[in-house]
Amino acid sequence: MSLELELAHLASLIAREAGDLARTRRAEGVHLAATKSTLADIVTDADREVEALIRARLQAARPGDGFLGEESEADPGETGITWVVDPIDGTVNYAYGIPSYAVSIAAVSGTAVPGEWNALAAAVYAPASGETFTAARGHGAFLGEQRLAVTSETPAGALLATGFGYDPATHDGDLATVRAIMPIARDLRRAGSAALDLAFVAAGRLDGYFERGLKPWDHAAGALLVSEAGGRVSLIDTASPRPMVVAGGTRVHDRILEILRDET
Ligand code: LIP
Repeated sequence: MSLELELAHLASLIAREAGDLARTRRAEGVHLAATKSTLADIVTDADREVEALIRARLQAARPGDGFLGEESEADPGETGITWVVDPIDGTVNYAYGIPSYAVSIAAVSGTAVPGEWNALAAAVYAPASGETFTAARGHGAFLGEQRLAVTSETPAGALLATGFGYDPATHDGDLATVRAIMPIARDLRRAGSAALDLAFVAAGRLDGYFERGLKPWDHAAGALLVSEAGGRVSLIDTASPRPMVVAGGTRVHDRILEILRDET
């Protein structure tokens, strides 16, 4: 079995165990642990507990790998492989009881920086639906055993998804971007989890996705799902504090980039 397939299998096993823990904690009641960049940017006790479980399982299975997670200290490791982890992507949904959240685990090699890393494997597990999306570089993207493919034609317009950051001061600018892009859309979804939005692009449930201000762990796994499903993913405005992720089948991806270039 190739390294990429081994890493994807490990990520899938751990994501499912971690996601089942998150679902159990949700049923027991979720407790706010802290706020981060703004009052709206929350972390729950479950976020921290789930990330600790993921980190322990990865350390046991692959001692020496690096770790870059949303809720704990980064570790560069010494194997050249880093795990990029969002324990509960869609934290606000999770805290409100909206069943649109996921465990997102990616393995990358090289510099653990978006746009510089080489994504090797990914797993995105949605505990509420029981769906596990996986990808191993060069081996395709899958939902369970079903091979995934992005859409290519959007005759009625593109079904797009986006998201908004935790700082209300950024909402006006993001809405201006939505306004610029909507002429190519049939409709817009805002599900609240970047990992699931990207997984749905890979699965053909969305034609495209764009969002500013994501953290590396929000998109690391989902981006590999999209590229292994035949789609394209770009990270632009990387010099800005809020880089933009754009994903989709080639035609939708390229059209969104054109609109964004004209917007600036
Ligand atoms: C979330 C993303 C979502 C975005 C939110 C937040 P978190 O990640 O998945 O797409 O709109 O602002 O960044 O904070 O739940 O891990």
